[in-house]
Amino acid sequence: MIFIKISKTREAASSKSKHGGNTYLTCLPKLNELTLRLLNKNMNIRNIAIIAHVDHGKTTLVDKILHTTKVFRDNQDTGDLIMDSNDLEKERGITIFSKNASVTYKDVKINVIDTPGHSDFGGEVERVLKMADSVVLLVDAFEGPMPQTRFVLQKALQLNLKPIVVINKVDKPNCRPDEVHDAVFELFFNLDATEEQLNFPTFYGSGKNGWFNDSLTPTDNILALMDGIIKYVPEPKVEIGTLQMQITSLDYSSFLGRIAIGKIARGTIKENQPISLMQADGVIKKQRVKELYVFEGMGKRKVTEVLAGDLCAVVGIEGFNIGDTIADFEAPEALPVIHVDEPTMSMIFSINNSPFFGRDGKFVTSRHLRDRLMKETEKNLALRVEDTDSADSFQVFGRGILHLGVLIETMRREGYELTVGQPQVLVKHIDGKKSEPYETLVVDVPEEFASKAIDLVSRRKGEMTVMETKGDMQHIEFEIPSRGLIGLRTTMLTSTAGEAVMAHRFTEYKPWKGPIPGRNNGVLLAKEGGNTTAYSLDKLQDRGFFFIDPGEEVYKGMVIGENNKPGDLVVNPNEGKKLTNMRSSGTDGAASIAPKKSMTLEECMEYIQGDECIEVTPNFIRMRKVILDENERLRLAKQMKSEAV
Ligand SMILES: Nc1nc2c(ncn2[C@@H]2O[C@H](COP(=O)(O)OP(=O)(O)OP(=O)(O)O)[C@@H](O)[C@H]2O)c(=O)[nH]1
Ligand SMILES: [Mg+2]
Repeated sequence: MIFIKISKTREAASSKSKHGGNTYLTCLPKLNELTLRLLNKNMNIRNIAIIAHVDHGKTTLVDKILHTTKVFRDNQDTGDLIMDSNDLEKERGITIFSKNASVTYKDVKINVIDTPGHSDFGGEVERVLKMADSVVLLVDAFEGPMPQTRFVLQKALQLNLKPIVVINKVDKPNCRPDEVHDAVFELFFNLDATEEQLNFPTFYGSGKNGWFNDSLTPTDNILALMDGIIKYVPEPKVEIGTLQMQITSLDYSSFLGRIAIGKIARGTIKENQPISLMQADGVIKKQRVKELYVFEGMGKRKVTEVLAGDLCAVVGIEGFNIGDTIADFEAPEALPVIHVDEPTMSMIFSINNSPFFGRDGKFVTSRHLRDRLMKETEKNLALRVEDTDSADSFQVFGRGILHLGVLIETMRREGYELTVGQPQVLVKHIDGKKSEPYETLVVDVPEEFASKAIDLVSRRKGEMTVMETKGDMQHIEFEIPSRGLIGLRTTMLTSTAGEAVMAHRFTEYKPWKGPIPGRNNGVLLAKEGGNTTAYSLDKLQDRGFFFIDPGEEVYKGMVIGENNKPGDLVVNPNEGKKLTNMRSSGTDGAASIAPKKSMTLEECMEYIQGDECIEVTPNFIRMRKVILDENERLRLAKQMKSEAV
């Protein structure tokens, strides 16, 4: 019952100070040391999360903090670090998983949590905020507050954190830092910020150019902001008592397994310490800590104990979930449960059953697919996987196109082949009414495209709520069913000459809005399998455009292009002189064929309709009809029509 002993120590310590002596503490050297370390050490820690809308510059800022504090050189000396970096993040230039880094500045340890800005990963931000004692809210000096700025700020304010505002990217031409500052103030106000929160400190600068200052005067470093972090971020609030650490995120290592990450709210945690894992359902599991890590630089450093107030990673705990509390072995006390965001979208994942099955991938059976998906649910919290009536298909629930897309992309890189169907939003029945997810959509477009943008969104059942001028752009906000957003991005970019900037964010479930038109145009489908010829493609060019190149192998029922008109068209792309080698492509009209339109996985996910699916293999992404045979497709369509009548 360490809790009682330490509480007594605290009482004694305070009564001691009244009496002026130090005798009690010296009588109990162990507790004395512990208490003092708890009280003093924490003075030197700051836990801060960097939050913002997507692309407003969070990761760039973290980079600058790491450079300023010379983490890279220090790292080379210590060595014992587990670096976490993800290929997909590097490729796409976006943050997918929140990450911890830790630096020392003016003898203060600053734990920095970089968070993802994309709304699909918003639930993750919400959870990791539990580790922070304050946030840096970054806002782009041109764009101003965007939907995800509002979401993350709201979460921070609800946790009673006092944000530091950073107006970033003031190097951008046409930026409007003062207006943006006012808009941020208004946002705080609208989100019911307290007087204290409204009194936020503001810094201006450019992460890219490596400076931040408390005014718009440029400097050549970020030290003003670093000093601001030390000044404005409160020290972690630490209660004295037995161990309490809530698991707020997790890491995964193929060597160490699942690693629990969180802030020690109370007590200390030690290597090999027996603990109680307290789960949301009230179950308490007695386990033992194997290894402990604290964050250092961009990685982790192995330690033997971690004190309250610091963030740590615990290895050796089995079967934990986010929100569980790691508590004292004998007298465990749980922290309030954290809820994880519910999925809003689902997709069917099946084995690859195209004629090209097994040509490209290593893992192709339903067993492989099921095991991989189940394994993913251990670390990907917003993901849910359910079996279906068919042993070859699984229903996978996630937070949006990007969330599911990242999983599929990761799997194909690991050597999996699979087929995925059209993403569907999750319908709920609320008070007996069929309801669907709605989102706030923000579109910034040059004035001349504004009416086109409004028209496009209205056709998909979006309703305009705000329209205002922002620089030379029109800033338009809508409320739209999530269904209406699927496929909107591509159409919006095409109709605005690529000028529109779109962002959206889930708000709430509301009554079903009725039918929403799908893709306007039909597709061009291959009539037979074989290698396409430049000769045929050239002839078919006036029908539409292609997703394939001359010479590429296709199969019957594969989507090879988009029809200029509504309705699907089955065409023969393999006619005439077959291509046997590269040289022949120049001789039969290839030069006059427009280059194919390359589609990313997410573009395909937004493009396909209900009777289509995507074949994903390590090297290819192909769109196809679910039913490859034209006659069978027509027969089924007829049958469904007659059943519907
Ligand atoms: N002009 C300008 N560009 C910047 C600045 N800071 C970051 N950028 C650019 O903005 C883009 C996004 O930066 P990131 O740091 O990846 O943004 P992020 O907020 O981490 O993005 P997510 O993690 O995807 O939400 C990159 O192309 C950066 O180079 C800045 O101060 N000025
Ligand atoms: Mg980032």
